[in-house]
Amino acid sequence: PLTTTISADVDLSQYDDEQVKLMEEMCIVIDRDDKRIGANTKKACHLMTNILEHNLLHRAFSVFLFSADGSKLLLQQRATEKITFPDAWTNTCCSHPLNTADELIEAENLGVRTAAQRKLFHELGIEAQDVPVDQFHFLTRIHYLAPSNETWGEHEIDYILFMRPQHKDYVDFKPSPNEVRDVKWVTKDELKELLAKGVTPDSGIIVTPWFKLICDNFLFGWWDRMLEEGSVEKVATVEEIEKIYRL
Ligand code: DMA
Ligand code: MN
Repeated sequence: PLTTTISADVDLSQYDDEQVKLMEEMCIVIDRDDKRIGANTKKACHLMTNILEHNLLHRAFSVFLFSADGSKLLLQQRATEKITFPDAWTNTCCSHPLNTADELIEAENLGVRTAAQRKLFHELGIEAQDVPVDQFHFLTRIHYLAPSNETWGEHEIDYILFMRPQHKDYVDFKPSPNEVRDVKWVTKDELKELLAKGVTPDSGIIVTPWFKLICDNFLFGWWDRMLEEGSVEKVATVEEIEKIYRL
């Protein structure tokens, strides 16, 4: 079986203790059609050797949380302590549904939405009642591979979720410093400026590869559509909801 041929024999002593502990989480291992074929540690799933030599692929999600009027999107800068993509700017929250009964539920993407609510609290201190599971809107899945450095990287099918809570103009948050270095609400134009800096090496701004892929391929079109329609419900096309985009 897959788990016995894949190793994760890499020394983590140079990294942050809290982040090292999280490397024991069990991610959902999938095939390229997003069918579950097993489970493995977050550590094993993010080692470039396993990704390149065993084509190891896991399930993930990316949340985009908007202000009530839809004019602003909440971004985070990843903490310096993160083992993958430290200090990079990215969408509101990203992580993995875990290999647990709750988070494996595939009907209506409930497992992924449950994981998204869990991590919005863990990373940003956003209360579950402010981000109800039934208010996440699934848009599409992207399959991508991106190294962080020589050792670590991502190879995921990433579920993209929008949320635009209506009960407050801006959801309250209290970032966890071990996860998040900084946050900001950005307009479309402010995001375009940030992305432009992200491709200029001496700007000091780093943007995560998945966030850049989503921005370049989908985000601005979806954002316009959300504002035109006045809701997050009709943002994605049927094709987008059904397809896995290979980026
Ligand atoms: C992983 O995010 C998910 C994507 C879409 C890249 P992450 O590295 O922030 O995961 P975690 O917060 O669990 O460390
Ligand atoms: Mn991942």
